[in-house]
Amino acid sequence: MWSSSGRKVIVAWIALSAVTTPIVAAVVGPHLPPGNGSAQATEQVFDNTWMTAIVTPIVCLLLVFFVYVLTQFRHTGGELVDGPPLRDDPSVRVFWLVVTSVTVLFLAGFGTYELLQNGSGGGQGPSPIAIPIGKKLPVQVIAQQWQFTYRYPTYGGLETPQLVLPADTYVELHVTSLDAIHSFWAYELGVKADANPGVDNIAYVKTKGPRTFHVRCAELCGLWHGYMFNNGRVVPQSQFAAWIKSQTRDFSAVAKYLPKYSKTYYPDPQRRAG
Ligand SMILES: [Cu+2]
Repeated sequence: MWSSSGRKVIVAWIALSAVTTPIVAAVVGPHLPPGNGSAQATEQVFDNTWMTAIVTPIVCLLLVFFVYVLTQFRHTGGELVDGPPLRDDPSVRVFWLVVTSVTVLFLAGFGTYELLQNGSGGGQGPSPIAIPIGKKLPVQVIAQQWQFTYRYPTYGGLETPQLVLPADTYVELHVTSLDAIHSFWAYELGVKADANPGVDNIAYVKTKGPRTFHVRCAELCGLWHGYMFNNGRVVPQSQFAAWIKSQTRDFSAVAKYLPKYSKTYYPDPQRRAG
């Protein structure tokens, strides 16, 4: 099936891949996004490392082929004759079908397993199929032009412009919007969930130790979209209880003007009635 130069290309490709793939996985892998800020983020780094490792031999094949073409595959005078067409070669056809099918099916299986394993930070709609087992702290994320606010339904429906989460806790985020389409992106936690008006979009995240993280809107939502960001904090559990208390006190004067906690809200009560 392979000519001698074809064999040389294959051997060089396998040798280069065998050396570079483990190096890429070990050296580049740990630095891939989104870091180590939550159980989900760590999983995403693992997935990204796998995918980078899988793509490394493909890059190696392209590089080896480029080198071969640039150094060996030359016209050295005389009449220019084309080689036999590859499309009629059954072994090339089978090789191509097998390699691409195995790659795609493996990635589909791997991705599904990873998604179901511990819930995912992606926001799978109002009734996600992968629900992590155990107690979860519900926190509502409300997007509007152009800020995020957060509600804690198990703490009297407290609403605050800060996102503070207790360490080592499973959090059930309920992401919604009052107006345009936004997206809640808590980068270091590995969460990016659409914030759509009238939709309760659920995402799970298991926090790790205390840290700060960035929150950005990840959906172009109007004039001040670029300014729609927060810094969130993961704090020790005792500090979280104290923070809830201080926020409840600070916002007690305005709390009575808040609508009752609900899965979704409408900015104009008339619209809800209509
Ligand atoms: Cu936005």
